[in-house]
Amino acid sequence: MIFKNKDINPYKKIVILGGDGFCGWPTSLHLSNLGHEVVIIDNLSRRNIDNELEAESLTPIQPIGTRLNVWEEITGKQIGFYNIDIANDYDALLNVLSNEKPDAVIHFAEQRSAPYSMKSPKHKRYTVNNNLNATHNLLCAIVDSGLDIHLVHLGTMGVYGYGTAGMKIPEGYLNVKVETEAGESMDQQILYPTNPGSVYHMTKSQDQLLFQYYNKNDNVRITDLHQGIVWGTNTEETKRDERLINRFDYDGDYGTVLNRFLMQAAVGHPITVHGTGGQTRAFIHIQDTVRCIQLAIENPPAREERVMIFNQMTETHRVNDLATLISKITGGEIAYVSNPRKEAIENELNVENNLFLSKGLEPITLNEGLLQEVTKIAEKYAYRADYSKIPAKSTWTKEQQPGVPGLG
Ligand code: NAD
Ligand code: USQ
Repeated sequence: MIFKNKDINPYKKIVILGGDGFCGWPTSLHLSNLGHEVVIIDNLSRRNIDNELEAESLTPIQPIGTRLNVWEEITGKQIGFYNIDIANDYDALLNVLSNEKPDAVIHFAEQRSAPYSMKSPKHKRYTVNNNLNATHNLLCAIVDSGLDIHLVHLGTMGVYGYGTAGMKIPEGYLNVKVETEAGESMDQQILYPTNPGSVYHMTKSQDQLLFQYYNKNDNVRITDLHQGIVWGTNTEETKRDERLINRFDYDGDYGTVLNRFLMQAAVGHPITVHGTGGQTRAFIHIQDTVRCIQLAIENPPAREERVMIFNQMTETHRVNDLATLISKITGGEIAYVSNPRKEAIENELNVENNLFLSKGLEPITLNEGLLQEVTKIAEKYAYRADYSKIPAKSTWTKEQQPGVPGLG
């Protein structure tokens, strides 16, 4: 298809950093399916971390080459792939941007596990080096390329610190009143103050400053998506062939709470609630993740606009309520274990998410998808589970004990 006027071409060239990962792979397929030209950059570090931890996705994910060949086989659409470490190979990243000339770059390529980031000094330093250099190299390369690229970044709700101070957490910016030297009251809008709960979440807080600076200095167009905990496995596209299946992490480092609980119930392992389970968190289904990213790509900020921040979540739940719900559905037993993390025993969480709803997002709620997820994925692949990988052993401080039963 040839469009004479670039402005009326609805299809974009999109480079997806971290496109082999849990969120990146279904996003790559979704955008390719819509007709966009997709190119993935990934250094496969997540697969190497699986080797390091001797843990595997519950679902049998295929090598990236097979994934891409199968997608082309069943749709006729090609997705490009470059194996580049964007934190350490700036020239290669710049070359891809300069040659591919994307309209947008989606940035998933960071070490995303909080427990992994707290395992040891080596893991803390790796997470900081990888995440901050990845984000900074990307911003620098966008400016260096001279191209007007829209950067969409996957940030986290965790930058807010899960506190509400009696209000709904706004989308990224907070209205404050400051008193001037003359004693007058002045309205200002500032980045919502960060309060990270792990070294990983701290890197996401730092990312925000990098975005603010490059947006101010170089007018880089940026959308930062503050995403909640993603649950579920497959999307419309990954369901199209067994070999396109998405990853399902359940181990103590990478498994996120709801998917862990679903898997634990399916294999007959007690549901591991940390502490009392009074922690409230924000959630979103993987199918809504890919839809939100599509909406972000379709609604770029203007060149002079400040960083656009969306809260990418659809509902909030208390950890103990999730465990109780899954226990009711499956008959699974709940085990209250000592919390390996340093976090508030309980918290309230109210979050604004009007921006995505106003752009047409129709959220999938927990109740609809939950049972299907348990039966179709967790039970189907239960035979692949390694029970020894389930306990969360990474502690936030040296004094803490890893999740010991009965110490809630
Ligand atoms: P993931 O680990 O499955 O995927 C990240 C991908 O990036 C991996 O394929 C990895 O190999 C790649 N990568 C990492 N560092 C790289 C580097 N230096 N160079 C090139 N590739 C690199 O993680 P995910 O769950 O898909 O998360 C993606 C993003 O979304 C992360 O930035 C994370 O902070 C954010 N996020 C995830 C969740 C969630 O629940 N999974 C929730 C909120 C936000
Ligand atoms: N938890 C349990 N039992 C478990 C596992 C976790 O009670 O077996 C608790 C944790 O203590 C924590 C909560 O569940 O209070 C959430 O833990 P999680 O591992 O599901 O989520 P988190 O560490 O915050 O990280 C995940 C992703 C991260 C993303 C973040 C979004 O790994 O990439 O940024 O969710 S958010 O939480 O909104 O910041």
